Amino acid sequence: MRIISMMSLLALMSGPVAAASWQIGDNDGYGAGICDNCQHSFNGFTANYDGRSAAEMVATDGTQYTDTYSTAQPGFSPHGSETVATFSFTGLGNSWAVGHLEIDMADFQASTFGSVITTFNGITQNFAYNDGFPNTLIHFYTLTGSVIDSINATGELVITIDRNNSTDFYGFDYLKLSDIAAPVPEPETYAMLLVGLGLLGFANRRRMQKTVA
Ligand SMILES: [Ca+2]
Ligand SMILES: [Ca+2]
Ligand SMILES: [Ca+2]
Repeated sequence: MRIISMMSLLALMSGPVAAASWQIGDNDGYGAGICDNCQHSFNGFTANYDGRSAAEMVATDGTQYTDTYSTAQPGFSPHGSETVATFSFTGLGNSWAVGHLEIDMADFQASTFGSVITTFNGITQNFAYNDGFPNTLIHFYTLTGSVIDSINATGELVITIDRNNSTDFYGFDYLKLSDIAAPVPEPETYAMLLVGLGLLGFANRRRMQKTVA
């Protein structure tokens, strides 16, 4: 029984690790090394912050909207009069059954400064976050059936975030899409699980040796 349960645990672990993922932007703390689920250092005096690399500045998949503050806000963002940030995941194929998205975002204050309008492939999402100043937070999404259907129909996931006249200062570090329903374990977590399994096997062998003796 113990061997069977260990094998099923291994099978569970092999699923997420084999999953494919796509990322827009890099997880570098808004180009400023700000930790995840933490506090940022931007304020009204740095509302035109631009922490993008040269490659990020010329990107066209939406990376150009990451690592700035405030995103698509005329007078502050490097995108002129643009008020909609568009992030495009492409080449996704048409065999999706489930999907998971994570977005690292900073400083959403919808109830104070107005709410953005966000769509996934044209399907409206609830983005009325009140994470507060000066907080960064990674938000997680399990994609709905209609969003999955739209990915299979187009091979893409296009996310639009329309400022909708909001005066909120906010930013994005990165967006990560996976073809699974739950987050992929971090490499460190996976390594610890393997170490744990190894210790379990060792303990079992010791127990069996004792039983024989
Ligand atoms: Ca960057
Ligand atoms: Ca804000
Ligand atoms: Ca980044």
